[in-house]
Amino acid sequence: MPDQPRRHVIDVIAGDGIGQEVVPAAIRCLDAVSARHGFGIVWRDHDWGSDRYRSDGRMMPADGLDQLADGDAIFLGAVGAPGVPDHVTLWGLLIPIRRAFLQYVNLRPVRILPGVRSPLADPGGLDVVIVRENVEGEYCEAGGRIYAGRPEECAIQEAVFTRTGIERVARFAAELAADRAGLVVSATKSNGMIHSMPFWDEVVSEVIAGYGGVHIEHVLIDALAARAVLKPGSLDVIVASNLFGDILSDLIAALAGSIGLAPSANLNPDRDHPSMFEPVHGSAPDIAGQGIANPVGQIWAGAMMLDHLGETAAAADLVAAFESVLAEGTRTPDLGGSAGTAEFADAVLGRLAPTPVSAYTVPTPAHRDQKGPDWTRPQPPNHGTTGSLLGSSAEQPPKAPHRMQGERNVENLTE
Ligand code: GGG
Repeated sequence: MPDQPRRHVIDVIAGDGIGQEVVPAAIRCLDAVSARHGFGIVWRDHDWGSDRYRSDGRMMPADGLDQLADGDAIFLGAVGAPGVPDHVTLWGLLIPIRRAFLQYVNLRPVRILPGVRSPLADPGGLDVVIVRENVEGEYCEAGGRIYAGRPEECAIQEAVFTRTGIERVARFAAELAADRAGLVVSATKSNGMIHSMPFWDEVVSEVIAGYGGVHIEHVLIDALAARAVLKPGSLDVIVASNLFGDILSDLIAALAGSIGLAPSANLNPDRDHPSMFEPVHGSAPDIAGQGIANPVGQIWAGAMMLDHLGETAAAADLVAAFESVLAEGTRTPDLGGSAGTAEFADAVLGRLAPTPVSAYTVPTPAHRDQKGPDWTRPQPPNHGTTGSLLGSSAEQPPKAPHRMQGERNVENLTE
């Protein structure tokens, strides 16, 4: 029987605002790189988002999760629209997908890309991967509101931290750190949050202790925010709860030049459900419709998706293409340039000309069994494109653990 062409079925949810602009731009780049590397992408488009909510009262159809379940991955743009409450857009689409498909790791690499200027005077060595817990923690539907409309009205918001949930995300961070600088910084707030964060610290420490050569620092989230600004080069892998990881990734992405550059992978590391790839940024209604949104976060998220699907060479090619466009000075307005979204994508396409790659050389594995980079396992030092997608620290000397003045290591706290 002749070999089948490789083919990946991707569910697309462009969503709201600039999602409608950066997703088509990224898809053009992904189609070009797939043609160049001899595999096909079947896009299944879903018009889900706030417009649908306004007409149907739902961000996605009742069977939306079923529609996504048999795809190879999900490619999401942005959610959020003026006039629709933010908790409706998030809890009606993004969070149910993350939870239904046990995408318990949200992986967010940030580094300074060629030709991009940091707002910091000395961003030296900013090359960080945030491993954000993605399905529990502070993002929790347990709670409620009582005495609505009365002076004694009250809202109760619970947070849920499970041993299983903390262990699995800490393991992921440890394995990643073992291939990088060997340092995991864990974001905590165990001085103020009396139950959840001491438990988080305890479980993270237990997990990391099982990894010889990987060091752990527990750093209070406020001190960690300051350290990210003042000494970004002292950070490498950060493991954080859902809320802390969300906030830190916006901060550190801005320090690397623009939140528009930052990608994110919602990973189901066990690979028994599809994973979802999206930029870190939201729908940016202030610039939506102007064609000036930075598509790099979306394109880079697409490269992470290819890497996850085992298309490591194509992923590396795509990262190299947008890096080269940035390096030669084509930039969107968030980076001080004047290029539009489509113009930037055109420049990337110009670097992805077809090469003679046979589409019929590799047998098609079922995607569930396909062994792309397995993020739950340590990767060899120069594995495929992992270095280029997450940062190139594999080629850098390990960073020494660093502590800022006044910053406390929670393990050593005596007060
Ligand atoms: N790129 C998807 C998006 O719109 N993100 C905005 C957002 O508010 N995300 C919240 C989260 O990542 O938890």
